[in-house]
Amino acid sequence: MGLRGSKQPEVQVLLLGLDNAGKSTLLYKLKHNACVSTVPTIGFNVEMLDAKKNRKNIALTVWDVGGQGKMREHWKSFHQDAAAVVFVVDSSDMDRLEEARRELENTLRSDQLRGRPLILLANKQDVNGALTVTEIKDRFNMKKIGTTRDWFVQPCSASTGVGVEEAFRRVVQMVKLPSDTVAMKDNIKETVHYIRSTTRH
Ligand SMILES: Nc1nc2c(ncn2[C@@H]2O[C@H](COP(=O)(O)OP(=O)(O)OP(=O)(O)O)[C@@H](O)[C@H]2O)c(=O)[nH]1
Ligand SMILES: [Mg+2]
Repeated sequence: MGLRGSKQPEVQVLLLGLDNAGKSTLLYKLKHNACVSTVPTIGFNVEMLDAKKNRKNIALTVWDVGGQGKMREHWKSFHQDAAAVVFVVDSSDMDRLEEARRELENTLRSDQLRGRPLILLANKQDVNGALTVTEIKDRFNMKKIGTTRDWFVQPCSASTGVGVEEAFRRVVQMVKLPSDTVAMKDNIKETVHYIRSTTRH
């Protein structure tokens, strides 16, 4: 049962990325459709967003965790229940792309995040000279990451809102509902049962 006490399926989404990437700006753009002025996040922000998946209403609980150096050691405390990772990158900050790539790589090593979809947001596309999606894909070596999970790179600007709805829709599309996981397990059980019963003779 979700936090709201309803039977509405609820999934947890983890919003990560370096400090200044634009995570909180994105969260509030999604929640209030407003460009809220932010301060660096110490700890985390959390918001619930409503969405529709397979014609069902679902609730997305989005955890926006501070990205400053000393905050990053807490990221792993949020891994366990995350159904998807949204990693926000400041596409205009060339000097910190390698640092961002390393943090993403570390995050994806987590067993608790194995197989979880990754949505990489190439944020700050409104800034002149920001790297394009193709360049970001290249720098982050997405082909390698893509062998173990579903992934997608979405260009956006959390400030202007361009690409933000698309990013959200992509997350909803890629995330697996808890009921899908149960259904998958049931399917596997049924398949095993079927194979056993048909190979017994
Ligand atoms: N030009 C531009 N600026 C942005 C964009 N998104 C965020 N910013 C700015 O970048 C700065 C940092 O944004 P935040 O949303 O606070 O960054 P954060 O990722 O939450 O940072 P931490 O909380 O420290 O981890 C703010 O000044 C935002 O206004 C964007 O798409 N374009
Ligand atoms: Mg923040």
